[in-house]
Amino acid sequence: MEVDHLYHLGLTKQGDNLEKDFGDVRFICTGGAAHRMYTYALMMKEELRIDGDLIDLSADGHRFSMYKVGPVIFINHGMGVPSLSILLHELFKLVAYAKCKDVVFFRLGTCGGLGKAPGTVIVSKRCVDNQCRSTFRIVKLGKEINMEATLDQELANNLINYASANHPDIPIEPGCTMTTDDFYEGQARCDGAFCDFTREQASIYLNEIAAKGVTNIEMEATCFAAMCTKARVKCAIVNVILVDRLEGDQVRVDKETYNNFQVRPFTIISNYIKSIINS
Ligand code: R2B
Ligand code: URA
Repeated sequence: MEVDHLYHLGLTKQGDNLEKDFGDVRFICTGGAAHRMYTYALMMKEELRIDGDLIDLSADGHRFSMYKVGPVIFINHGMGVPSLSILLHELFKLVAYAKCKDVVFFRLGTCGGLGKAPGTVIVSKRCVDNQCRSTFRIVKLGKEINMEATLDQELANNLINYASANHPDIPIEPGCTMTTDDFYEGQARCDGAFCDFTREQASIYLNEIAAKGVTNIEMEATCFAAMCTKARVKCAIVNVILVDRLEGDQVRVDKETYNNFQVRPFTIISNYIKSIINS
């Protein structure tokens, strides 16, 4: 398109010099919360020893917050598939318009674990939807479409091997991540405003999906994997567990523990990125 408004990013193809401003981007790191992405960007700035203030490059869109640190972008995707899918459409167009080469996408997120200690980092090797299918289902023109939701096995293995060798203090495992459309009943929680099943039914369900190999539950992985696969860009999903769902529903981590946990996906990804940049 000659004229294209990347509406939610607050950028335009013809009004902004996308090639000049974004042409050197090689890595896009995304995760739910804007403040977390800002914190990651600040830490990356220190790690890469880059001067200057961080500016929210999508402030004009009033939806997402985007920061650029050298060749790395940090941008929040909000919660759930609809918000993430809007963001990915516009980011894929942005990197195409900016003529970026071989950009790798990362999701750095939080999740509930199944029989795993809070603080454990899961690198997804597979992802499934809320009915344990390895696809991302989306309705287009009134018809349900299945999109392949695969993940780059080599990239996932590299991240795990790199982290195990360089960050032995961070518990890290490969996993199969389930994506749901809701945090409460959709993730078998009984602590929402209402609940149409019993605690026993929820517990049976969670144990059943754990027995099928699901290691963690969050709200974006299948969409992220499927859209990156369709766009033919490499991607990886690295989530830290906040609560063991076989033990309970509530996320009870205190602020200090949360801050410590949320840095873990960043530590792994940022060091991996640095190793690639410096190689
Ligand atoms: C993890 O955390 C959020 C819900 O609290 C959601 O975005 C997700 O996938
Ligand atoms: N995010 C989720 O989607 N689920 C959890 O249990 C924790 C974080």
